Amino acid sequence: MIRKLFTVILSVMVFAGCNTAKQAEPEQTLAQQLKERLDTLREKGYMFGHEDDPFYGLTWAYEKDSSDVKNVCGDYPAVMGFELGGIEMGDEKSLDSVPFTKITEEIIRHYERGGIVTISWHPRNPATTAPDGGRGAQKFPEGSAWDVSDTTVVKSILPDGANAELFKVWMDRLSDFLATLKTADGQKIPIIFRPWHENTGSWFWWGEKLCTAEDYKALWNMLQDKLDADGFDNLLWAYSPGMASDLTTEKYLERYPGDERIGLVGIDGYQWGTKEDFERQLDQNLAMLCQFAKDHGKVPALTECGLKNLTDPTWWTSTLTPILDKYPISYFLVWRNYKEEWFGPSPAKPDAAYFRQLYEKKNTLFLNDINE
Ligand code: BMA
Repeated sequence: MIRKLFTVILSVMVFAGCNTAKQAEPEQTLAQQLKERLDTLREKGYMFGHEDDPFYGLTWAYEKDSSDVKNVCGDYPAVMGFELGGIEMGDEKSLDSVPFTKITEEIIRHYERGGIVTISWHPRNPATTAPDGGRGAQKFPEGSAWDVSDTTVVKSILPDGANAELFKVWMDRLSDFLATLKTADGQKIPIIFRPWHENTGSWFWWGEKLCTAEDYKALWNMLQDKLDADGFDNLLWAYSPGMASDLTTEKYLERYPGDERIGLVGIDGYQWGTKEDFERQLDQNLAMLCQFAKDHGKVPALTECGLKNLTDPTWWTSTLTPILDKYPISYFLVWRNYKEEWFGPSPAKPDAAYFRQLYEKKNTLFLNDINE
């Protein structure tokens, strides 16, 4: 009897134990936590993002705590974009002349002030770059990410290709840099990582006419598998083709690496032509993107956009926000404020007043809004 009772108690305990194990949620990775944060914030509105925001603006460079965006509206962008082109060469500065030590520093600072970080990478062309990195030795676009003179580059860096060993070294250097992105107590920083972007155009060596869909996916997987193996569970992988009039769901899927690999789906869309063309395409593409994101359980975002040099100062509120207001995107990010080419606001330019109107809107989120 006692033995029987003991067995019953034991089986109840085992059953309860199994049950607890079943109910316990598996621990979320930092990337999954970031995805959840983005989804929660999406309920409030869409975030504003700016590339290279803390490094330089139209009238200043490398002044601590400065930002053209903050100087216009009083708050930092919620999202800051950082670019790693040049890290593969072992260079000290990026292709945009930003010291990599400063990139590490500002990524950590933005994370610690509660902001969201995204990283892009325009690696040089592994088949045509000069061994010294081309600084001075090659004339743009030779040897750069924009060098599309050779259609065998992607194939050449895949396993057994002529440049496979070189590209392994490049991936190692990228990995070493990513390993610097942690807080003082060693916690990895969650990052939206967006390589091999605008791949449905043909202006980068990984572009549509430069490689087959199969080779593109092999390229994606090779990098992702390498960084996974190196332990980067803090990267939310983002896929972002360019905006186009023919960007249907089928087209979007053609080179899509797969639901198991991607957390955020984006589009890069600039206004290069008329306002009307831009509005039409952006509207169509965002409708497609947001439906795709919903069906696949992903976060949608306008991963790059802008009107070069804000030639229409009203653009922020006359063209952009009326369209963005219609869609549940996570953020839009405008490219850097470089003296010859700028996409963000800056205090002395006529678009500043319109940018402040964008800032005042309830559904546009800046740093303070995402930390309330
Ligand atoms: C481009 C331009 C270039 C820059 C590159 C990478 O769109 O802004 O000047 O080098 O992005 O940031």
